[in-house]
Amino acid sequence: MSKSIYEPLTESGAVALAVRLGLFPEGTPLTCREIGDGNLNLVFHVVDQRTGSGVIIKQALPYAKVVGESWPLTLKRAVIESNALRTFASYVPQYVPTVYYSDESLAITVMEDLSHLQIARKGLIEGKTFPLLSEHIGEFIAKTLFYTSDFGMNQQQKKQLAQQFINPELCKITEDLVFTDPFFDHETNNFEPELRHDVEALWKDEALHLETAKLKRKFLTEADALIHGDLHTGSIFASDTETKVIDPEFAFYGPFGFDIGQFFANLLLNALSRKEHEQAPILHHIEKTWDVFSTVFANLWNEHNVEPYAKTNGWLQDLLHDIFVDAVGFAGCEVIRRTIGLAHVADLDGISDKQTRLEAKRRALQLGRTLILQRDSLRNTKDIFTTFAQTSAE
Ligand code: SR1
Ligand code: MG
Repeated sequence: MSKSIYEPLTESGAVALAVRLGLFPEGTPLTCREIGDGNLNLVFHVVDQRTGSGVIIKQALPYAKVVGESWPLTLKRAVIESNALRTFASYVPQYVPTVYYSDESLAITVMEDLSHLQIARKGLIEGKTFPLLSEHIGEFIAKTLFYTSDFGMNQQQKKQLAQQFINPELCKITEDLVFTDPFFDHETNNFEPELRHDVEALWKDEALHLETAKLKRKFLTEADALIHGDLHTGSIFASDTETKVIDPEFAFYGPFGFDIGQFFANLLLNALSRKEHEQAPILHHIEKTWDVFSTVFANLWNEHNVEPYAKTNGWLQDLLHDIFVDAVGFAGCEVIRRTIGLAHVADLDGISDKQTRLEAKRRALQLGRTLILQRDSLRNTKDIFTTFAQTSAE
């Protein structure tokens, strides 16, 4: 196929592309809907009307959809995304959609239709629990991190792989929106006027700035493994039996604790939106994620480690401790930014009663701050729950 020139697809263009790629037999009656509800991309769902089977065509726009054309954004993120999905599929094919085709010039990835599943955030807000979510995500994170790290892969090949995932523009979004803007009086911030007093306290909090700066530095400098980079509950499709991780356009070589921290944070945000007696399944997911992650990671470490120092007494325990502490800190940053930064979460914004919503957001800010400041003294997920409960009681 000759090199295409980029232009945003329309629904009919997506159908024409699906036909041109031979994804459906000749003459198949196809329908198409643009279903993208994320911050950045177009997502087309092309369906065979007779069988109901479909494909997803995702296309990056040359700007951030959530803001508009005034925020230009690289199309290269589509290549990062399709390469990350393919790399993850080589370790955990059960947890990512199959990529059928990708085109760098058009910035498209054509992949498996997951419409039999539901975006985890949406389901969790509706009160679903997705019983296997944490087991699957714990395994996904453990295997993708271990096998793409200096412990699970030839250390020279790791550096080659890292080159494919140099992702400066998308990393900058995280550096700004997660680690910087919410902690200063920045124009990207977005919060209810009633929260101004609480937010200004964060902006003036020197101790918080110091600890957040240390976490930001880790994000900027630690190239431990290929991370998803945006592993919130809106980047996960789930059902009672299946889990699929999508949208790794923020993937790059980053710190081990980042994906775990983002996942924890988004579960905590959901827990904050629930009544106390409905929080247990969400907190259980946090506990289970860490249990599965640390068990799977430790097994891989013991059986497949390529690093001669791997058997050194105490190193694995030390590393797991560091990953946990970092994850708690990263979770704190994510909780704060989803509350007062540019991109919010429906878990909190969707609370219809204003006072309940403001109260949940105040708790989120307190929780985020405590996770960042006290991360070194939290030893396990039970300590996170104690912090969560104390925050809620304040
Ligand atoms: C401008 S992009 C805003 C957010 O959406 C993505 O999902 C990332 O979380 C990013 O920070
Ligand atoms: Mg996304």
